[in-house]
Amino acid sequence: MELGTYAENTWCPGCGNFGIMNAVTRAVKILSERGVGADRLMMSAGIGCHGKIFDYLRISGFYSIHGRSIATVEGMKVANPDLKVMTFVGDGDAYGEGLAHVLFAAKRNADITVVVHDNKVYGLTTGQFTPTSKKGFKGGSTPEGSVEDPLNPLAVILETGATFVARSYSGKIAHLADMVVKAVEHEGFSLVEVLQPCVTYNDTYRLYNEQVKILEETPDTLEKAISTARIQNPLYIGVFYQVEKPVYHKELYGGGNPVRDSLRREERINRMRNLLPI
Ligand SMILES: Cc1ncc(C[n+]2csc(CCOP(=O)(O)OP(=O)(O)O)c2C)c(N)n1
Ligand code: SF4
Ligand SMILES: [Mg+2]
Repeated sequence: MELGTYAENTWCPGCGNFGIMNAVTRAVKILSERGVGADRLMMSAGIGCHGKIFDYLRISGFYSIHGRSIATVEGMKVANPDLKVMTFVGDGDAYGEGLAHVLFAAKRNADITVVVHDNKVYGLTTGQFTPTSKKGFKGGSTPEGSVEDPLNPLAVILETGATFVARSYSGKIAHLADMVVKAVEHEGFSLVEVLQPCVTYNDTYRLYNEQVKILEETPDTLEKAISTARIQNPLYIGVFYQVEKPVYHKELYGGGNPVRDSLRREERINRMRNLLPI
């Protein structure tokens, strides 16, 4: 399966997005071997450096706008539940402008997969701070250093009802591929937060290479998962939480599929004719 496209790659050399793209490419091949082929997989992406992954991967989908790609893939899933849908979002995209979408998708257990390219900076717009930037982060909009404490998105998302939450690192491609496969195979809302260095505006390679540690076991309670998400050093990577819960589209209309079950054009016209006095 060839996933490359004609688009010229404009990520900075050394950007963590390359690791994410390699891992996703691996994950898509594994998923295909396990029965989720190109005909069942769709994607979207936000706007930012991360969003360019949409141009570089030959996977069907719709580009979205900044902060709104969660809603885009929720729509795909509700329209055709046979699909597996993934979206690639930035930390600014998902935890700033789009945070309400993330929380409500988690709350209703929408069966979607969200991959967060968390470089803790607005990369595309040249280095402004985001909700996950550390206190003291210096960038274009905070030249004297950010005065805010960062958000802990995983703890918030777990509390909101997410049924699969994981973290990985763009420097550990096999691990990240495994997390993406597990997330897509999970039925329900899944989110993989990826620690992603931005070599130009927030180079965190050394920090992550020192502090990232593989979580040996998935915590078996929500409280333990939230406690693990609160730990800052080491930075655990792995599945923080996984639980089964009814998914949104099945709660909404059972096992149906609006695409498969929709009426043919002639049938719709006949029914309208019967309704209208013509
Ligand atoms: C609705 C809307 N708001 C704001 C912007 C401007 N904008 C484009 S990319 C971006 C920041 C991207 O940061 P992030 O989501 O962290 O992605 P990264 O570039 O770091 O991958 C912003 C604010 C926009 N294009 N559309
Ligand atoms: S600005 Fe940062 S996130 Fe964007 S391509 Fe360059 S290194 Fe990657
Ligand atoms: Mg970012």
